[in-house]
Amino acid sequence: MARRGAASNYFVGAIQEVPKAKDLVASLSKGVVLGKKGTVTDEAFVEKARLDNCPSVSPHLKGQTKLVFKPDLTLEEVQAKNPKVHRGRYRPEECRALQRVAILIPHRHREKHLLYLLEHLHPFLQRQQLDYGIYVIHQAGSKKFNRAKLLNVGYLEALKDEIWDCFIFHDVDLVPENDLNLYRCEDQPRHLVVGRNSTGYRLRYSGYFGGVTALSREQFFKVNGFSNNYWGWGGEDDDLRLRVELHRMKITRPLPEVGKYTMIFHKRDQGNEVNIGRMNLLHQVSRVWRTDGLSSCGYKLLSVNYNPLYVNITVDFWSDP
Ligand code: UDH
Ligand code: MN
Repeated sequence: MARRGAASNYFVGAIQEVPKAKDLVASLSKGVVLGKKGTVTDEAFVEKARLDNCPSVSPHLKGQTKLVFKPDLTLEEVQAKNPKVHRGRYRPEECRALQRVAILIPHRHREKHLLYLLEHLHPFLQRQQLDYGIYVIHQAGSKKFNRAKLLNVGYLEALKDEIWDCFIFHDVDLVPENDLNLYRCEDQPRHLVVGRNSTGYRLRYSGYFGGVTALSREQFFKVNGFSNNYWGWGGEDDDLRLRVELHRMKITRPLPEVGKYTMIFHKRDQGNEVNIGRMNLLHQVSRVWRTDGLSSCGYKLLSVNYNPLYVNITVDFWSDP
């Protein structure tokens, strides 16, 4: 089944302007649907409406954590440690989360990295008291990998489940080290990876906007999402930065001691060779952003599976160079 474009009704107003009543109606109607599957009951949703807002800084944050990657970790172990996560989703029980946040992870042949990321991200997001959902967007087949297009698909498909306020575009191999690196959106797009172990925790270059970024539903919609034309490695993150700058938005970052990540070691993947045409594409951004992006993101949706710890969306792209 081929899909194109995005429904426009999700994009009205800024995050705070979405009326509470509308939220509640949306949650209640979702509750009925989800309740049928025995995951979240109607009462839980009614109860949620009575809760106070969560504080802007959660009392559960631990700061810098020590990450351990156990070689024999299994998905069952991670599931057992996260009994409150259903169909990739979680909401705090004690308060009403300030934002609904979708984590979008582009993926192909990185199962072990995904397992480690899920292991660390679920407790991390729960300590931040977020209402969140994790989506893994899997590119089927062996054509050139297209990270940016997968993330566009993630955005469009995730909005069919929930009117997410905020989107975190997240590499599968980057694990956040510090709980104070808040996975939420602000009034400007945010780049959350200041440094990673492999670069001595320094920014790769001034203007770097890759790895993990946070854009609100409106910010991402305004720039027409990512370009769909970056096949193979590199350039798509710089393209997004240019789109953001063209719209007079200014990228913000956490402090260096907060924006720290461990990148699980890997080599370059087959099917993701360096895109030598990326510089040419970068010269065209101001001319093509309107017509190349969310508005033109065609894909073949092969499946959507609601696993306990994440929603898996599998897609195929019919053209690449
Ligand atoms: N990704 C996959 N599968 C692939 C390719 C990419 O899942 O086959 C996703 C994954 O989420 C990954 C992201 O796309 O984190 C970015 O790709 P990457 O991790 O390969 O990019 P990075 O810049 O590495 O980290 C570049 C190649 C490393 C070469 C090391 C030699 N010095
Ligand atoms: Mn990587």
